[in-house]
Amino acid sequence: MDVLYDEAGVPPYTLPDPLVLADGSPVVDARAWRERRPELLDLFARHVYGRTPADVPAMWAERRAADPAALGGAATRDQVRLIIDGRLALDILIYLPNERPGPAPLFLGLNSHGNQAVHPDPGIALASSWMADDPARGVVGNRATEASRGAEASRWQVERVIARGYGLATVYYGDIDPDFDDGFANGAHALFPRDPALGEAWGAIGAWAWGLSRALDFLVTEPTVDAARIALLGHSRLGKAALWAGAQDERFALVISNNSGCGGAAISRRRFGETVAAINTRFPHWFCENFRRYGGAEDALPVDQHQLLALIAPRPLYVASAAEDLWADPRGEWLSARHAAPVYDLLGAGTLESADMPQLDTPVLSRVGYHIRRGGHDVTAYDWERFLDFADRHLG
Ligand code: GTR
Repeated sequence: MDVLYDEAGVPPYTLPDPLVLADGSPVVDARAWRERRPELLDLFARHVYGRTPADVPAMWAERRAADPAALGGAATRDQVRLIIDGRLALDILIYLPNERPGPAPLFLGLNSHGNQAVHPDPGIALASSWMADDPARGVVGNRATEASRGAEASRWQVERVIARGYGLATVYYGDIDPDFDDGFANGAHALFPRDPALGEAWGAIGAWAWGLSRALDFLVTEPTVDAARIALLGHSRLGKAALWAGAQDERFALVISNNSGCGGAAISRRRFGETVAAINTRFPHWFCENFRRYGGAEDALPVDQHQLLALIAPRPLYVASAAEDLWADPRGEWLSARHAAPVYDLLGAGTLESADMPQLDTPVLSRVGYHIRRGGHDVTAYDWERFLDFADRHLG
């Protein structure tokens, strides 16, 4: 299949309006937006991600001994295993800055290679659930090995986050749902009954988003964490999950998408880089089955991804792109933020202070924020500095 990487080839399209109710009436104020929100959530559930189960099964937490002198004394490391329905175990790794005036604001994000990959700290328990083989990152026989410690450290910048006064919490996404196609049966899916005829059964992204909310259920009970200042972030497929979690769960105070691309921040109708058809072919387990109908038929989608971003409003939203990451369609990610902004305007929450796509390495840190940095598909120190600046500005 030819991949579109030329702006001139983007077909003309009309975006669905976030500010029109299903009955055709305009959304004129915050009260009407409260009616529009569930309509949009329902459309994304039916046509894109599948429906998130409403019930939360019984859940309890088991704590390992904390290390109050982690990272050379700068942080306290906590490790908590959330056991859900007696069957699903989510290991949360938490670092909190020791120097802090009160409960810490915190970034929460899923990681893709296990908690032990985010930092070489030997006290981090190795991930125990299934992982795709990646010998270069120390994953062999579908298990994380000692060699995987710190394999993703550059993407987490733990010391930098701590030095800026924030905590960091992370969970291995495979604890929630293993990332392979098994017909929506394993991981969190196994906790809930499934109607096999239903095209709107939730996919893996839906499960990862659900898991983020379960981690949040725990974090808001921690007296050392400021429950009103929990920022959610995610990279790539986990950026898609972060956006869907942030859209549904308004307890997340701030949401960051990093290179989330197709099914994340990028406008599907542009068909630039990764398309709906391409993503459903390679990852048939990520979205609901109904989403497959829209491969090559993006104009028939009742939603587009700017409306997902709009569901974060009025909370601060930051979209980060990388110039060489054309597969994720940087311009489409920008346009999504641009077309979500009218909802922020309506709510009087502050807006996107740039009419045009910003230049390379020129971040816009308004309530809807955006940057495109040089380089490829990754999370870098540059990205983290911007996320921290953005959080400083909007979480106070
Ligand atoms: C790619 C996929 C993208 C993105 C990426 C990642 O293969 O096409 O949608 O999710 O993986 O998660 O790194």
